[in-house]
Amino acid sequence: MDVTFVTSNPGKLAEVRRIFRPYGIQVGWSQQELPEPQAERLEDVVRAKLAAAARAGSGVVVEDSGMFVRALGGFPGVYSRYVLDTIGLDGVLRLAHGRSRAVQFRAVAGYRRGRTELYATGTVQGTLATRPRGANGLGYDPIFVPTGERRTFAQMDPAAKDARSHRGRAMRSLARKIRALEGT
Ligand code: ITT
Repeated sequence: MDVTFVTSNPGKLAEVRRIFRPYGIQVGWSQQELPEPQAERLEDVVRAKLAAAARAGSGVVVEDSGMFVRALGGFPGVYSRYVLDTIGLDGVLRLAHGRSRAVQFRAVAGYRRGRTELYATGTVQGTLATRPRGANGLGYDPIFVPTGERRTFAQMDPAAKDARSHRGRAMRSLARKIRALEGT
């Protein structure tokens, strides 16, 4: 079966294509930046994205994600992309300097066909690295070390990241729900 992933981020697309493949779901790409409301919760952003994505046709997938630094009250959270584009990885490391390094990635994924909507979430706990390491992945991967690992996500091969990541968890859960809804 086919779905269309509406995202402006080619890194996310590559991951979702890989994660959905074992479920027999092919992922087309509608490359667009959906309007995002000023919201404090990823769930609210995803609901708004799904409503806007309806125009892209039936069987659409959207996702919103972010990195939440506990000692910074969850910052950058829903503002992760903006913060990365402005102060960058070094800016985030400077803000976190001298504080507890506990951090979490979260992803909320949504699917819509007609009036039916499905949602799934995924989280992964970790710590902030002291400096960026590695070249794989996207966004904050060079400074995120998942719990139980020494390597950052950017130092892992893609399958190792998918097995542990917030997106892997959210998208595997969503793929199972889509399969259950649409049959095989
Ligand atoms: P959309 O068009 O799908 O919205 P986006 O890049 O704007 O793409 P978000 O609004 O969900 O996506 O912003 C999430 C940001 O959080 C993203 O740009 C990255 O900077 C960061 N992020 C999300 N998932 C990540 C991951 O797996 N590893 C590292 N950083 C990640």
